[in-house]
This record gives sequence, structure tokens and C-alpha cells, in this order.
Amino acid sequence: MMKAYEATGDVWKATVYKKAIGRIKAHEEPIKSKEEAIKIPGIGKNIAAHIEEILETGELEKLDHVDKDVGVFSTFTNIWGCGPKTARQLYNKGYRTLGDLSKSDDLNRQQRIGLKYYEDFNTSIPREEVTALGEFVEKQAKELNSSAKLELCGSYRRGKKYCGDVDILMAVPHYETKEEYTAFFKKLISKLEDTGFVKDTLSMSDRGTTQLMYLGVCRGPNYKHHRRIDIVMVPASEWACALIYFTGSEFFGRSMRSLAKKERMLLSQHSLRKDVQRYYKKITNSGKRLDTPTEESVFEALGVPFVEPSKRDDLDINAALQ
Ligand code: TTP
Ligand code: MG
Repeated sequence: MMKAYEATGDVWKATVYKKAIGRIKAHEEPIKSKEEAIKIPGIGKNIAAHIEEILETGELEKLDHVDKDVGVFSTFTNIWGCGPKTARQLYNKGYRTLGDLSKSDDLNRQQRIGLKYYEDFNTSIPREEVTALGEFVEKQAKELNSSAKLELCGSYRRGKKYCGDVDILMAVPHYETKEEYTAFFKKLISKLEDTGFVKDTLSMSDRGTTQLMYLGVCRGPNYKHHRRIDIVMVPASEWACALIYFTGSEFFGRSMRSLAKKERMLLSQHSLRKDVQRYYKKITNSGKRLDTPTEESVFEALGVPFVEPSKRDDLDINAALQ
């Protein structure tokens, strides 16, 4: 249904479904009834009724009335790098299947990679495999610099049994200048390519900030599937704030940033700052940067108890405090 509304450009309805999907994914226990569904924040009466119908009949009748072209649309948006806008354009140009697209010049380099690994990228990764892929990268990094630090983030760090991709955060203690850690990071990526671990590169960027982001495709020795891997390299002093950001969930991260704002602070993936002055949305004085060597120190400076990564899925830290 989310894809259907995205296809027709009904952003508001698509968002309602997107939010519900996120809440259902984050819910640890199986949902066995409409009553259980409706207790979950973000699930309203209508979606609870859909859940009940699926539980009872195994199907959702409303989907039968969705245009069949939505199937094409959702196939296209499942190509990595292809959003709703591109999917609509491809559809309007007459493409209907992945086979059509494989012969086309209308995909950019990244989308062609997305198409090449379509099946693999749309298959979630068992936790044990993410562990092994992380260990492989860690070994290569430590061969370059034995003090290199690495943490598997995203859904993995939140304890999920299956992950959409591999998210890695890296730093080398005392590496603060961009030259230092860029040189290290480039060597690491080359090494990962030379060992045959990295199969394709989607992008390497610094997004105009201090942090470097590598997006690529890897396959572990002894593994069958190609997996999406993101590696973020940060200066050592940004480790803790980057770790919070990159662990997510996105929802939890947003709630932490809004909490900081209430405390006249500013939390980003780079740092935590205090005594920040704002005039409406504009920051008029960016205050003073706090030293935050660990994740715990960030929570402490914000005046809230530490939240274990496994509890960050669906948590609004502001609501939890009330
Ligand atoms: P993702 O890998 O996109 O998400 P995930 O690891 O939580 O889930 P999945 O299993 O599907 O991969 O991003 C990693 C983290 O980065 C995410 O948990 C929070 C952060 N993030 C944001 O805060 N905002 C964003 O827009 C994105 C893409 C990520
Ligand atoms: Mg992830």
C-alpha cells in the first residue's frame, strides 16, 4: 500500500503506511490481533483493521484494487539508487520489467549496479554474516593500523537478527586531521578491493564535512551473496556522536536531537554543543563544543539515562522521560 501511494504521489498516505511499517518492524512480539495492533503507537484504526484482515484471510483485499502498474513501480523502486521519481520516469518511458531495464541507457552508474545485484540487495542479511563481514574489515584495518577502531552500527548494533545492509563506523585514535584519516581510509578501501572483498563502489564522499562515507558492494569469503556495505570514517573526537547517529534508529536519533534542542544544546553526527542560541530555527550562536569521548558521556551531558542500543528501535527519548 505504501508503494501504491508513492506511485500515485499521495505522499501523506504513503507516510502513514511507512510509519506503520516501521512500528511493526520494531515490534518484538508477533502481533496476533487487531486489539494488539492498535495498542502500538503509530498504528491507527484503519491499519489495525488491515492487520486483522491479513491475520484472518492471509490477504488484503484493498491491494486487489491497486493498479497493477504499481507492481512495476515497486519493482523499480527496489533497485538501489532508484527513487519514486526515477521509477515514474522509467515507467513513463515504457519500461515494464527489470529485463527491459537491463538493455537500457536510462540508468545511471549506481542504478546499473543496483540492477546487477537486484536479488541480493533485496535479501536481508543474517546477523552472523554481518558479524563475519565486519570481522573481515576489522582484520584488514588492523593490519594497516593496529589501534584502528571499528563498530558495526545500524540495525545490527540494535540487535536485529536480520539486517538490510552492513553499516560500519571507523576511527583511528588521535587521527584528527583530515589528511591523516583520509590517507588511512583510502588505503583501507584499496586493500578491501585488492583482497576481492569489495566488488563494486557506489560512491566515496565527504559530503563537505569532516566525515568520509564509502558506499559499496562486498562479498565475504565463503559467502554467496553480494551485500551493500557503508563505511563511515570519522575523526577520533567525533566517534561518540557519530556512533549514536549511525546506530539509529532514525526515529531515536531524531528524538535525541530534539531533546538536545530543548536543553539549548545541539546534537549532530559530529558533536554535542551547549549554550546554543537560536532565533526560531536559525542558530545565532553555536555555543561551546563538549568533550564527549563515549556514548555514555553524550547521554550524561544531555541529562538522560543511557539507552542500550537494543532499546533504541522505536524509542522517543522525550516521551520516555515523561
Ligand atoms: P540504515 O542502514 O539505512 O538503517 P538500519 O541499519 O537502521 O536498517 P537496515 O537493516 O534496513 O539497514 O542506516 C543506518 C543508520 O543511520 C540508521 O539506523 C540511522 C542513521 N540514519 C539516519 O539517521 N537518517 C537517515 O536518513 C539514514 C539513511 C540513516
Ligand atoms: Mg543498515
